Amino acid sequence: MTDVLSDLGRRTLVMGILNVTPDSFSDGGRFFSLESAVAHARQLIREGADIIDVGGESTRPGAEPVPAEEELRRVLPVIRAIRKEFSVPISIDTYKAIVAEAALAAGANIVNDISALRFDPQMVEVVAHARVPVVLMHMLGTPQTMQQNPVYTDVVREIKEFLGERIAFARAHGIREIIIDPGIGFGKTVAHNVEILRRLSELKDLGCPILIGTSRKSFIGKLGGTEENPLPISERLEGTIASNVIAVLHGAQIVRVHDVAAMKRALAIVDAVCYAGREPKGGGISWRST
Ligand code: PT1
Repeated sequence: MTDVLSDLGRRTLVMGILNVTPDSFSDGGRFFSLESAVAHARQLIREGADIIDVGGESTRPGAEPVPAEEELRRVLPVIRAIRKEFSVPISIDTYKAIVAEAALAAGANIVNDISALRFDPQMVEVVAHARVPVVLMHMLGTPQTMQQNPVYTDVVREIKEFLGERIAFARAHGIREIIIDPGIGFGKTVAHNVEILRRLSELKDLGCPILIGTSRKSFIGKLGGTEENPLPISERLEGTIASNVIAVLHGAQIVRVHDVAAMKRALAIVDAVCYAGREPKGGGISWRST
């Protein structure tokens, strides 16, 4: 099923964020929400997104969990509508097995699990049975608690150990296509996020493609403004681009962003340098067989 990501390892892939949560719409009406979500998906695709990441529960710091039934009600019509119109790979951003299973049946091709298969014991079998790629992300605690004084001895070493253990768990269950993610903003201070970006290349030892998600996150607002007076979300694009460029230079192969067009314009230059001299075809990722 690697065919859904055939350019992985040949250029940087862009995952476009499609939030299907009430706060991302000006109106609560169902039809309006579906229509505006699909319109947003069309825009992300027009801008060149390689993957559309559909999420029905916010996992930003302090966000409350959403019941599975509500999450399903939000994401399934959107996935069906995108799949009807486009062949673009769709990832489902969920830690719930029942949501992942239904999303895959509705046309999603990748599972993006911020809990790295930990929060729902049934998730590993859903992914293994579907034979789809999975994103394993590091998080300290839960979205409700993760920003309450996160402490590490060595943040990158601890993320690497965690991801190594989760890769082994996934492989033991027969999952072959594994993407790893250090989980920027998930139980990390500004200093932790900066250290992750500075030392991201250490995660390459794990032998899996690296995905990074910095887009519009609070550490960008705090670095560009102050801790007490961060830049508003509308002024975080340059920091988002800069952080993703650093991540790609340090080994990230997929970037998860809201602003696909701007990211693609930056990556044209970054990729011309980073992927120069590599064979134009026949490269790409070989998922490790063990
Ligand atoms: C991510 C990610 C994600 N981020 C993956 N999935 C979010 N694989 C949702 C803030 O500090 O990085 N990787 N799914 C969104 N989460 C956050 C976290 C949003 C922190 C905002 C912040 O502002």
